[in-house]
Amino acid sequence: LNPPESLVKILREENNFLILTHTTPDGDAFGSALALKFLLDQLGKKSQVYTEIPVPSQYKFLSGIDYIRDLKELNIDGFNVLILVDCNNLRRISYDKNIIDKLHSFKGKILIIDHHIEDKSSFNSASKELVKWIDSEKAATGILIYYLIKSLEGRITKEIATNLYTAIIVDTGNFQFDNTTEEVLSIATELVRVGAKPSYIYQQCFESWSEKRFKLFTIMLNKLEILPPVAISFISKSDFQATETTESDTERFVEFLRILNNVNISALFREIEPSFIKVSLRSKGEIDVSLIARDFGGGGHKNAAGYRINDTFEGARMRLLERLTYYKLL
Ligand SMILES: [Mn+2]
Repeated sequence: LNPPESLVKILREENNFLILTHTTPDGDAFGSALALKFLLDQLGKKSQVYTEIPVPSQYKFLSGIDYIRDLKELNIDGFNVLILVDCNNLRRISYDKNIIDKLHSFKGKILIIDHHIEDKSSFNSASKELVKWIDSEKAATGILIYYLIKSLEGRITKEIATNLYTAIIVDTGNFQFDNTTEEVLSIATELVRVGAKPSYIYQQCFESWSEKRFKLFTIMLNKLEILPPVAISFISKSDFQATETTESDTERFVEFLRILNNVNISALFREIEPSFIKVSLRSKGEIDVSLIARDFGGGGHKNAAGYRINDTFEGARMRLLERLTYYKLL
């Protein structure tokens, strides 16, 4: 797999790169962004990674995590190129309108490296050149970064391998999801060969929950509603407050709701602000939940998608059930 020529050319010719990713970054977002930064280091280029802060505790072990800067302090001056990894629209980068406005005014070149289904809503950018490399067949953005490193004749160091391996296991559920292909396993094998430690990385990512996070998980389980083949649960703002947790603590929760044998689709509603709800959807096999997410202005993948909605829990729940009925999934 080769990245677009124009993308490779910009990476070779330009010098100062700003690397950004989506809100509530996950292991693929952090791992891909930092692996890309290490590649640019090898090429003798300047680059900086800005994300939401604080970095969730499960990702603090990643190589180069201390290079991450706070997105709230983003200053776009001086960067020639903006690279988006693991998202394909500027509006995914922040909930903060000031930051989005700042990004819309960016006049340099923009590169997109992503594996989500393309967000066709308006891009609204002052950029003079936009190059997209979006391959929604790939399990993780980390896979695309792997091919990019190969194309630019970079070296897969132990640090890069650790970050790309993390990107892959977080987006494949440690090689359990439908996107786990021969290609994924063979790239993972190479990453292990050069130093990624599977058991260590697995434990950091998946077996490192705080008791607060676990308490939030039990609250979610107690609210579970099973309407075969759909499982739904809710986390309210007061649940977050009572357990002193945040949205990033809910990473992977929705995947546990799909564990039931009579469930093919799981949905988790999280109240971020009163009447502002984030919904994550998961499915098994050929059931495509990205269709539903896109109907609500969101996106994602066939088996993992999400959207935001301005509504009450009950309203959001009813609207989801209506869509599931429309697609004959309920
Ligand atoms: Mn991803």
